[in-house]
Amino acid sequence: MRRLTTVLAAIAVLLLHGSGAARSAELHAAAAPSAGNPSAKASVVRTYYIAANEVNWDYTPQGRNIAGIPHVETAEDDTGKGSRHVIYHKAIYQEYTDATFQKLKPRPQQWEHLGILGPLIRAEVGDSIRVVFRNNTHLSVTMHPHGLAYTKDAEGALYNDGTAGSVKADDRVPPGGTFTYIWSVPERSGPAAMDVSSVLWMYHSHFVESTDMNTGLVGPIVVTRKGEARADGSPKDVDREFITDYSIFDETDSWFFEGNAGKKGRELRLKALNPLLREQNLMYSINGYIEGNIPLLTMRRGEHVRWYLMSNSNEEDVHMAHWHGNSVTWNSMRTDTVGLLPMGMASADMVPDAEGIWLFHCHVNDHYAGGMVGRYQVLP
Ligand SMILES: [Cu+2]
Repeated sequence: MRRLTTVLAAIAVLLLHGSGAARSAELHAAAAPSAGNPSAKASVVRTYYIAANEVNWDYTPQGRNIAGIPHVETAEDDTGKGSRHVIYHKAIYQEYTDATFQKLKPRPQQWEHLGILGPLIRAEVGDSIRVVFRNNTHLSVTMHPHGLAYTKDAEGALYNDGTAGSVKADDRVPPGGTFTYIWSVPERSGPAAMDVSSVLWMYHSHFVESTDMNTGLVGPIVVTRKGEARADGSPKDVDREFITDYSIFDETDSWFFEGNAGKKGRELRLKALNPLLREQNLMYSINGYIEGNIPLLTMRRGEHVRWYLMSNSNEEDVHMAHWHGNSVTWNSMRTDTVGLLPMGMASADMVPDAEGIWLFHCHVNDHYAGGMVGRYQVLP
């Protein structure tokens, strides 16, 4: 009887998780609740199939200066004949439906704004995360998570750590290679007592770290407090979530810079002698979108909205995210700006009461002028 109860509980858990339509991960009941406590949640392994792919990334899919900011640094010339698009060859993380890596998993509409970021990896404290990783690029890359618990065979970072042999297989996944990363989510990976119900972490490639990130290999992780998550891992007390990476991509530090420079022809090669070359190739983006190209972040008045904020690793990645129109709470304090240092992570909660389309931008002058601007909309 106990065995039957256990099997039924496991099936119930699978059905429950299967009903989470927005869930992008495959879920498994790794252990059944004890017969003595049928309401106890089974531990869950959340499986993701993620590849590093080379793409031509368009920082401006809708065109230039979509936010309509005066004096933004728009096209390369001001005649109106300049390029409508800013495109660089890059490498990004993308999610697939299964281990054959034949079919890209469609990104849910809720997460279209993630842009250049890899797929959202979610967990509730107590879960495990299994990432089957395929490297489809011509580079050596890895996946290195922040905040989660991992052993030396799943850290995804190459350095002299006293290990050898197969324990280092995660440290450098060669072109065409596959590696399965197993990470766990103990209490110390989730919200602390003073945190809100979920916390942001990130993952990124950590072979040549700075170059890997400037090439585009970065993505988000969200961990929800135990007992406070829906089946899909999202926090129960939140109506809507957004993840924004205040990300400068230094295209001169990308693995593909020479190729990108070559494509732009003689003009850019001549600029190689120009001390301003790097500045001209710093992309002041939010999620890889500049000049208001991030999809309009839409919510309803009165909803409990959670904003997860992060930043990239360049020395210029010192940001001040600012919302027009509404305020947020962050670290239990009221504000309308949240500061980020390089690789910083923050969660801010908003209950919008002001309807309309509002600017959401970096308040550092250089970054604002460079196009680190988006907009959000509050509907009735
Ligand atoms: Cu900034």
